[in-house]
Order: sequence, then C-alpha cells, then structure tokens
Amino acid sequence: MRKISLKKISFKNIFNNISSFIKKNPLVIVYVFGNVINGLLLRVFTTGHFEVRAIFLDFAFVLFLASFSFLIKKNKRIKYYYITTFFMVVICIINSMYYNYYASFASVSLLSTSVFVKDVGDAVTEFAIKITDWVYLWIFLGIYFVNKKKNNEFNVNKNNFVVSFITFLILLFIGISLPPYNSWSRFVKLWNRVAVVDSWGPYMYQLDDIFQSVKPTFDNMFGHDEALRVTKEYYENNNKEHTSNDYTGIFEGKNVIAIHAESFQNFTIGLEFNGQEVTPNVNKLIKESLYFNNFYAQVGVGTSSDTEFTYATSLLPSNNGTVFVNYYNDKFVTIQNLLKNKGYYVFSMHGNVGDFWNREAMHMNMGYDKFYSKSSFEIDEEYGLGLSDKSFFRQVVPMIKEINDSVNKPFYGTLITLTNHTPWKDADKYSDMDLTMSMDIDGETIKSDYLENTSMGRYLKSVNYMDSAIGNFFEEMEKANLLDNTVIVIYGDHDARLGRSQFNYMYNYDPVTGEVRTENDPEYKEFNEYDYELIRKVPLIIWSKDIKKNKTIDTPMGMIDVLPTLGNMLNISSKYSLGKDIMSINKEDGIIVFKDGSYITDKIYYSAKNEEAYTLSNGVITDDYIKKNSEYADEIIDISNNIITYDLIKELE
Ligand code: GP9
Ligand code: MN
Repeated sequence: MRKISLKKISFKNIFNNISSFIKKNPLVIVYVFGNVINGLLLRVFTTGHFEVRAIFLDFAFVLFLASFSFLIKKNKRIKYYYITTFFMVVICIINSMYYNYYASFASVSLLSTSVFVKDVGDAVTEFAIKITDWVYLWIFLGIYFVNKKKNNEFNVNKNNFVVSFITFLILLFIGISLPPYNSWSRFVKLWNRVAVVDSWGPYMYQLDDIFQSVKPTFDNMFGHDEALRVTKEYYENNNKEHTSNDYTGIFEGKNVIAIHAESFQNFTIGLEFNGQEVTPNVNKLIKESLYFNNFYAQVGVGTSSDTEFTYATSLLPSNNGTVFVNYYNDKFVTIQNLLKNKGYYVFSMHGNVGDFWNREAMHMNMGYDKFYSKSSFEIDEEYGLGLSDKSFFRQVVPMIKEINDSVNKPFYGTLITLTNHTPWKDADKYSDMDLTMSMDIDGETIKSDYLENTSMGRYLKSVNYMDSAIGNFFEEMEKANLLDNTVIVIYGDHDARLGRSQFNYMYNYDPVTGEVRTENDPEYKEFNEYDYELIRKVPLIIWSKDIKKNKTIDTPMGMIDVLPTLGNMLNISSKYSLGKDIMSINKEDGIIVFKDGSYITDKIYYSAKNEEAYTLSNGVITDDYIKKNSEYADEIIDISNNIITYDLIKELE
C-alpha cells in the first residue's frame, strides 16, 4: 500500500499527469498561456520594465479564471473562454493606447472622463494607430484553431478545478512574496499606476483599479473619520497664514488677466532658429516681468482642468478620477472666490464648448461670476480643437472692455487658449516660421529642413503662433487702455506630450550626414528619461506696468505655489493651501511634488517609479534628504486626496 502511494506522487507520475492533461486540454493551455503572454507583451510595449513577480501574478489571475471553466460543460466553456479573453484583451488594448498617450495606465473611474478624451479626437487617433496596440488580438485565432482540432475534453472535472485552484493560490503566494517589497503599499494607494502594472501585471492592476474606483463610495462611509483627523492635525501643525515680504499687496485691487496657455513648454522661450525667436513677444514681456523659470505643472489625468484646479486651490489633483469631473460639487477655497469676496468681478473665457472638462459646472463652483464659452464667440477661424487663438484674443478684448466699463469693480479673468493643443495638425497653415538648420561647411552652406513633418516642428510653429496671438492681445489691450491697471499672468498649463524621441531628434540631428547622432558620436547630446521629465517645465510670467524690469526667479516652484505667491501680491490667502510663497523662501526650500510621489528640488529629481534620485547639482545627497522630502511629498498628496475625496473643507471651515 505504502509503495503504491509513494509511486503516486513521484515526479514521473506528476509529469505523466501533466502531459496527459495537456493532451486532453490544449484549449485551456492556449487560454492560460495566451493571456499571460499578452500581459507580458503589454508591459514590453509600454513601460519596457520586466519584473518576474508580474508574470506569476498574471499567471495566477488567468489560472483563477481557468479553474472555474472545469465546472462548465463544452459550449458554455468555450464561450466562457472567449468572453473572459475578450475582457483581458480589452484591458491590454486600452492600456496600451492609454499609455502611449499619457505614459500611465487607464482607470475605470475615467469612463466618465473619457468623453473629454474623445473630444480631443485628433490627438488620440495620432496614437491609436500603433500596431502594437492591437497585437493582443492574436489570441482569438489561437483559441479558434485549437478549439477546431477537437481533441479537447469537455467533461465537468472537479479534480481539475481543485488542482488548478490550488496552483492559483500557490502562484499568488509566490508572486506576492517576491520583491519589490513596497509594492503592497503601491497596490493599496495606487498613486503610481505604472509601478503597479510593472509589479502586479495588467490584470491585477485593473482589478485593483476597479476596486479603488468604487472605493470612494465606501470610503465615505468608512475612511472619513480617519481622513478628517489626519487632515485637521496637518493644518494644526502647519500654519498656512501668509507671510509678508516685499511683494505683499503690490497688486492689491488691480485687475488681473491670467492667460492659461495650452501646452506652453518653457524650453521654447529664448529658442531661436536662423536668428528668429520662437517666442519673440513673450521674450519681450519677460524683460518687464517676474519670470519663474523653474516652474512645473502638477497635473494628473485631468491635464488642463487639473492645472486650473491646482492653480486656483493650491491643492494637488485627485488620484482617483478628475476633480473637475468627479468632485465638482466639493467645496474649495480658490483664488477666484477669494477675490470675489474682496469685491472683484471674476470671469473665464474659452473658445471651446462649455461642458468640456465639465467647466460649466466647476467654474461656477470655483467662484467665477461668468464663463464665456464657445457660444459667446463667433467661430470665424478654426484650427485644431476649435476657435483659433488669434480670433479668440481679438474677440476677447472688446468683451473685457465692456466688463471694465460696466461692472464698476476690479476684475479677474482667466483666458484659456486652444490652438496649441497637440497634435498641431494645421500648424503649417497658421505659422510660416522657418525651422531649417543652416550650417557652413568648407565655405558651403548646408540647409536642412529636418523638423519638417515632425511633431516637434509642428509644435514649435504652433508655439510661435500662440506667441504672436499673445503679442496681438497686448497691443489691442493697450489700444483699449486696459493695461495701465491690469496685471497679466501667463502660465503654461502642462507639457506638450511630445515624445522623448522628438527631443533626441532635435538635439542630435546631424545635417551633414542627415542622420541622428548616436552615443558614440563626440557631439552626441544625451537626453535621458530624467532630462525628459525635467524639460516638462512650463513658464510662469507675471507682467505689470509697475514691474518695468525683469526679475527671474529660479526657485523650484509648482502650480500649487501660485495661490500663495500671487495671492500674497493680491493680499489674499487660503489656509488650506499646500504650496509656498516662492518670494518668501530660499531656493533650497522649493519643491515640486508630482501626483505619483515623484518630486523635484534644487538638488534632485526623485522618481517614485524607479525609486531613484537623479542629481541636479553637485554635493552629497543623503538618504535622510530623500526620506524627508519623500515623506513631505506623500503627506501633501494624502492631504489633498483627503480633502477632495471627503469634501473636507466643508467640515473644516
Ligand atoms: C480644451 C482644453 C484641452 O478645452 O482645455 O484640454 P487638455 O486636453 O489639454 O486637458
Ligand atoms: Mn491643456
């Protein structure tokens, strides 16, 4: 007896069992391995990172699904394979497309937001045609052909169910036990979606995401008290009343126009081609402005709207969905309502439809008295997403004049531009900027139009156009006598989502060979993944006739620092702001925290995704320095999320 049972669990026996299982169940093999391979392909084609634990977890996930198939009979079982595969393939395709566009992974909480993404149609289709987005479909052919072979056994088999379910548990256990060991906290917080897909695989990620997306509803029942306690405590320990400095109140009572400049990246400022500046008008303005040249947007998936939010409230955007869409009923303290309380008339103007990013609703909540959207304008010239910037600015001036003449109050207006939105398809129509590169070699001039038909080329032309629209706006405002008492703020709303390869191409193109220089070339200019993060910088310019000369401030500064900094100049402040008055701090105290926990200081760029610090200056960076700043970053991310998720300002007031 004993002998027989030993034989039963010998390796040979196990092997025989497995091979007979494979022979009888080729379909389930294709199903399991096919979906695991798809999970792997997704990671290869997106982040390119390879973590073994993700393979175990993909395996575990698919095996979990597969185990139940053994409890179902033939036809239904085949259907079950098709349907569950369909969902897994959809996860891969959507995430692949989404990653190409946002360099992050998709969330079901964005289903409501995706209508906006669709409206930015052109931009999406530019990325949607990649072949690697569709390779996952191969699995349907696999299932179809293996099923046709008819050597599959389709009886209900409880044994197989038990064995595969146990194997699932074992794989799950191994997967979870493998490094990186902080991946559990990433899984729970889900700030850093890329890291979660890297170490948990796309299927577990999406499951987590679904859970996290419905969680706010439950959190409202459960997590609220703790969030309120933590947030209260934070504000008790961090007094946010504003400090005073030389800039306090310098613009008190003045009109303000804030130009929300679509995708305006800072590297375009001062850039020249053949002696021609890309942004001649802005360059001129900077000479009479406070110019913050180390300034970053802090957006999440809500891009434009997240910048409007972070700018106005000095809070970071939501990690779950988009404030403008999902939390537009919450109470926030904003620049707009603070000024309104001081007697200002507050308005916004934008050439796009009013419900884009749910602005119609959110702008009212933010305190704007009126939102002039598409229907307030004559759509007489359209580029890209809609009304051209030049037409927009032309029409805006008499509207501002009218407001100025009728309301009898100082005004604050946000003007949101549109033409410079990716992918700048019409750029050649509206800008004739010459981007060719000329080089004198042995007395001969070589000319190369290397940027022609590249995204970078179109972008630079488009920025050049936006700059000229801004120039026209200043002229018209001056003619209408509106500049004497008006402060103009210009900020880039976020980076332009140009690929890293576009920068590499621009910096390394060799007109002599007509090729892009490689690392071995002595003139090769490295542009690594951190350079790419750092170049996302956008400009922040505060212009007023009172300033007259240029002052450039290079303290690291994020969008959440605008309310404390500009607010101090206007004599307003929010006790909930998480930013700093940049005019009151030293360079080494500036920090820009990004939504995924990454941050920039004057010394490092810290990547939460890679858990790695990239040094920006000489000097030793201690673990303590990283720890302290990482904790700070986590804390303000947490506090922002608490306020947004539980609508805490209502209670804290
Ligand atoms: C459109 C605009 C674009 O109204 O603000 O939004 P974005 O795609 O940049 O978030
Ligand atoms: Mn934008």
